[in-house]
Amino acid sequence: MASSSSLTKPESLDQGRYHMRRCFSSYLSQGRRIMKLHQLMDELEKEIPDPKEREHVLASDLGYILCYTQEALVIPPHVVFAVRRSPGSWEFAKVRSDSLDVEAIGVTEYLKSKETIYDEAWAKDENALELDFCAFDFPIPHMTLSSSIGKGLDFICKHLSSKLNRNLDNSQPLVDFLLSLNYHGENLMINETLDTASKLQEALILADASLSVLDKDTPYQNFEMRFKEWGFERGWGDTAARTRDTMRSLSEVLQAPDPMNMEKFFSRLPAIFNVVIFSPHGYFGQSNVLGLPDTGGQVVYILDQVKALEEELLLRIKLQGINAKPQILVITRLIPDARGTKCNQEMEPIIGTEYSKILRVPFRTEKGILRQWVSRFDVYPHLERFAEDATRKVLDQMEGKPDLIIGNYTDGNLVASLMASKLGITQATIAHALEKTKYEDSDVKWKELDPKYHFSCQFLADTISMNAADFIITSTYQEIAGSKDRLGQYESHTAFTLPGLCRVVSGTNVFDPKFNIASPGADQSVYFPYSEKQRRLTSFHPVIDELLYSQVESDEHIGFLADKNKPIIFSMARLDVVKNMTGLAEWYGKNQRLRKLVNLVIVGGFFDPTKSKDREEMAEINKMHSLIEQYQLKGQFRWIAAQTDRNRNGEIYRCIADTRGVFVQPALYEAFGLTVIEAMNCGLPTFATSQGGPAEIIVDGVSGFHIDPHNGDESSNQIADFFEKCKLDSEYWRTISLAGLKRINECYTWKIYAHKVLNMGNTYTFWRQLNQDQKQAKQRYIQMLYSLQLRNLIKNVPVKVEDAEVPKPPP
Ligand code: UDP
Ligand code: LCN
Repeated sequence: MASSSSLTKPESLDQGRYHMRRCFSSYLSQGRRIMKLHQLMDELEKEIPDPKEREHVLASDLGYILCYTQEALVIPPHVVFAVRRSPGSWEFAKVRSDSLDVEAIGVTEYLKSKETIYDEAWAKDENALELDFCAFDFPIPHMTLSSSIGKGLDFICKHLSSKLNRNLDNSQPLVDFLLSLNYHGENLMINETLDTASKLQEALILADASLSVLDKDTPYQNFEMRFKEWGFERGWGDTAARTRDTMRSLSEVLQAPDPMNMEKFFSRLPAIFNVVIFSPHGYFGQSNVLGLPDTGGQVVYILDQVKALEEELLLRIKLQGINAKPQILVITRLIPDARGTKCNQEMEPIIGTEYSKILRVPFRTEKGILRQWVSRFDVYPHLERFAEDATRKVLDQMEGKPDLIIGNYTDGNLVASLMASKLGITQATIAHALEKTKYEDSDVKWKELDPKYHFSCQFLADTISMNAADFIITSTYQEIAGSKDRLGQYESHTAFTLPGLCRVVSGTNVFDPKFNIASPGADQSVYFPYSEKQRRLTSFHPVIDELLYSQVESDEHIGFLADKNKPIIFSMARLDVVKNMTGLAEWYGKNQRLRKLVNLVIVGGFFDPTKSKDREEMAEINKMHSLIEQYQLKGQFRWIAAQTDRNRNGEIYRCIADTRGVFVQPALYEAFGLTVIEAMNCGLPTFATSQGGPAEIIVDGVSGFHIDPHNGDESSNQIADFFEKCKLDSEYWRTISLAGLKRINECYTWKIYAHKVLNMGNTYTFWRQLNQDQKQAKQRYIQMLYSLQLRNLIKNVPVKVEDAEVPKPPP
């Protein structure tokens, strides 16, 4: 209760204001310096117990501020609010707690107020380093609607249509772009004969007439010579019909540009043949790597991505009528101490592809090649040299520059930025998961966390990369801009401060058209529906039967299932705290109704904590063992160690479906969640966390279910209700299974992904050419920051050089 005597209710004071002042007074008396929304609301409830009164207070202007607050700073006599009205839209307000006067403030003042809590002297330093990345973006059009976030490509096509409109001369940049297209130095699409938009337009009319009399399947070679004389080169199509169709879409664009033809035309362009994909950290390999530290979904994603991109490139090249071969190189670290993996091999062809390879480049120090794995949090000192070495090897291997560089995670994105800037190439970034939102207040508490995580390097590197990138590929909307209540991963870089180091007044803008959603898929040759009997990998059944049901414990499994006839709840993940596998075991242990209905099987980690190098994982292993004892789980629960054979894993999901079971993904937070789409591809009804990507993958109650990882009782009851419903309605399980499959095929396949990403590659290559001046100015700013700030921070990250190999003398 508020104690201040000034808050005794004078007759004249409006009832709402009176309550609000009591509330503000209690915010001040709490002693908290930063309050989150739920804390503000808890206090409000305490101060105003009557729901009607509360509703009235919250309907006021100040109440509105409170409802949309992400965080509030308590700086007596003020409370300063960061208000997020909708994803990506922020306002800041300072409220005097006694008079309730509201003053709108800017982002800089807000960040300075926040800094006073952590480092007052620095906050007051007029010359503290302030970073404003978006200051360079004024010539770039931005979206305004939250609903458009992540649809950058659509927006750019619309914008280009209006920009090229009005006058044919406006299309000259497009003509110049077409003139720049080539394969190994040979012109594609057009040559210098057609160097203006009007010449091109006339030639297209001529070509259309000549194509109209040809059989639609006439090969391009049959009319190639005539077309060359008119100024056309290969690339328009493999047949008369395809060539005519591509030419028509360009004619439409030149006549009166519209977004549909613009997008179609860009999707037809032969602009990308050679792609470099960076994923330096972890054990990156094709077998025996999953389950090793830092090696999870990112590896799965990239290997599948490469296959899909190569397939799409080959298809496009064929349809373009070009004799070309695509090349995709995945560049990762060569690790001499490879722990039974192939990570000590320099070159490895990628299985399932013809032209794609893994190229491994070692981390070098002054003492030689670094032999051991290095945690993703500690790789920074190696990246610059790695980028230089990789650039040399790529140029050599590809016999020229790549057309597109894609980075993955902080380290890969930084290396991609260094290489792309050096070679002047289109760059895309993929985060998989940005670390910043995973740890509460990780920015302001950077000094505390830096010795372990080096977040100062990570957050700056991430911000540099997202600004250097021409386009950003994300898996879901929430990754960019979160949801109504939750901050997006990229959005958390909009404005933040690292007190004592730098104040980022604009780090990124989620309304920037560089943001795109292209969700990954799951390899459908591995993860296919349980119901496709003829494709089932029955040879795995005896070993899967042993894994699930044998009554004896082994190195690979502990616990057992006494009743084979019950359906199985299945889950598979690394044993990270955030994956919450122990949470799931506990929910199950506590819920007697659920235990009667079903068994629980989890796959993840291993059983001996002393084998783990990771403190979090060790704690999880110990916790799992103690839960088994505490809830007497043996007989209903099986814990299987991490599994690395994905074909067998696919069959495991299907065998679980055979039991009419479900997959549960209980993570406290999941950036995307590949296991969710793997399970759904196998036709396994899925319950997945409402925190993060899975909430977007699944339409709750239709194609699966959302569960709240912070409310175990509710979640386990939801699962129990499902199984009870299945008992009453024999079709219910199949309905959810089929709806899950439908959802996957409509939105989450690698085919859709590859199509989108290559369209982005083409369009953003033109876009960067169109905005060269802005790009260059920003690039200079980024280079300066990299040299003056990030490099110095990296110097503080220790390098383990003791076991480095002495380099061999050159032959
Ligand atoms: N995985 C696996 N064996 C395990 C645990 C996980 O093969 O014991 C695979 C899983 O099938 C999925 C990937 O590792 O393909 C994990 O990706 P996800 O996006 O679910 O999580 P991440 O590990 O990337 O955080
Ligand atoms: C990293 C994660 O944490 C997962 O949520 C993603 O599914 C995975 O990468 C692939 O992008």
